[in-house]
Amino acid sequence: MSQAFAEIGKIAYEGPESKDPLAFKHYDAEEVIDGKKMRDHLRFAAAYWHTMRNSLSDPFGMGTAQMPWDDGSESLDNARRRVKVFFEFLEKLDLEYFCFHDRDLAPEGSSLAESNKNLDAIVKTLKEEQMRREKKLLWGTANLFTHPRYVHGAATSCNANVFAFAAAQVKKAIEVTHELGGQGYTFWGGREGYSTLLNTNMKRELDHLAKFLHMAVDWKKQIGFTGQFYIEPKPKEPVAHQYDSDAAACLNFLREYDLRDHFKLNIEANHATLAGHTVEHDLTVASNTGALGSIDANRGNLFLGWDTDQFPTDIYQTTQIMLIVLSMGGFSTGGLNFDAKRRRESFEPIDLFYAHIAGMDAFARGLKIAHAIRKNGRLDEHLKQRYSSWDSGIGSLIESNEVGFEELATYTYENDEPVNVSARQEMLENLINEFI
Ligand code: XLS
Ligand code: CA
Ligand code: CA
Repeated sequence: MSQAFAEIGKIAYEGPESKDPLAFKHYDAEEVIDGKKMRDHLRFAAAYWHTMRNSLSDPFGMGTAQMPWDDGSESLDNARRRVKVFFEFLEKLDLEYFCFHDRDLAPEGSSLAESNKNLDAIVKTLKEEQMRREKKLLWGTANLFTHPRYVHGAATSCNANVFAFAAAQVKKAIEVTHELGGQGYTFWGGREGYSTLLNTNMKRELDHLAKFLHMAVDWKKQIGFTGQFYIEPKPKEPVAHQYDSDAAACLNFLREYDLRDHFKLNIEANHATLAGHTVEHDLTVASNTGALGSIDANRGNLFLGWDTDQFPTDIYQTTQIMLIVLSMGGFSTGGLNFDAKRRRESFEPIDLFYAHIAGMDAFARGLKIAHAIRKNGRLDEHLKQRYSSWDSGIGSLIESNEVGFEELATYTYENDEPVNVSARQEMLENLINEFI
């Protein structure tokens, strides 16, 4: 097959002075930062669903994306062609990882058996391409939200037969992920939530969701899949209230149902902002409990209240994300998955390159800036100082459980009104700007 992006060569690092939009200005995969190559810090992945399957339609208009390699059919030949184009794309951008949903890869058949057969056929091609191009699967997942059978949810459906179908589908998706050497598997609760409580038994649905995840853990063990399981929080869209609404809600659910040891979180930036948080907030909540596994790298839009999945090009945000990733000691199984799509107006194939280059360069800068901030140490020092009253005296007695209300009342009678110190927010914001 001739190349789909014949006029585009391998994207090279040319440095900040380059004016070539098809070159990296900041992402130099081999550059070592803090003892580790940039590629290993960032572990970039492309999302099959956006790169190969997103036509860029919106609720008001049809798709605009030009995909000359795609004949629009649901044939296996077309699906195979897409796989080859995808790996040409990964190769040219030096993207080491990818993520997919089962149904992105292969057409759904008229029965589960036929769907699985289709999937096996495409996975065969995918595996060949993966080996040939030396690419890795960051995580796989199952699409449990597009087909009408999932109208009431999958693991949380009111219909037990739908639960069974979803289980069978996820069983296969985990097997395929395992076969492709996947480093993880993600559960995003596509329609696991509700539109109205009038028709919803929330307790029963959550019990079922937990049961489903326990079954997945059992199956994972049975087939010897050692990849990391992730839950991906999102508060709304498609349904009005999704159960996995944010990092804190997910962790609470995992603890309540004795699942915490088996799952980490895959935090998506745009989902955190939809939940009314900054992405740093959700990353910190996850990281505080050792549950920050992977990141879906994108961003939302201040003027639109939905999941716009834009490419992450805001250096301030990539810096804040990388500060958290570096402070947790980097990714282990996870990485930065561009769960992002071009705007509907950016419809030419070359825009796929511009978009990913923009995201990769923005994260490369975020990484360098975050490293410089940490090396400089003033931000850390400020944080340490701010809590220094806890390092000795009454603070350390409280932290080590040596005093209670009685002792604290006596202490306060004997001492003057507490003296506070300014939080210095603006000074710190300016400190960050020094490095940008
Ligand atoms: C949708 C989600 C989805 C998951 C994978 O909003 O981001 O794409 O990442 O199912
Ligand atoms: Ca996502
Ligand atoms: Ca999203």
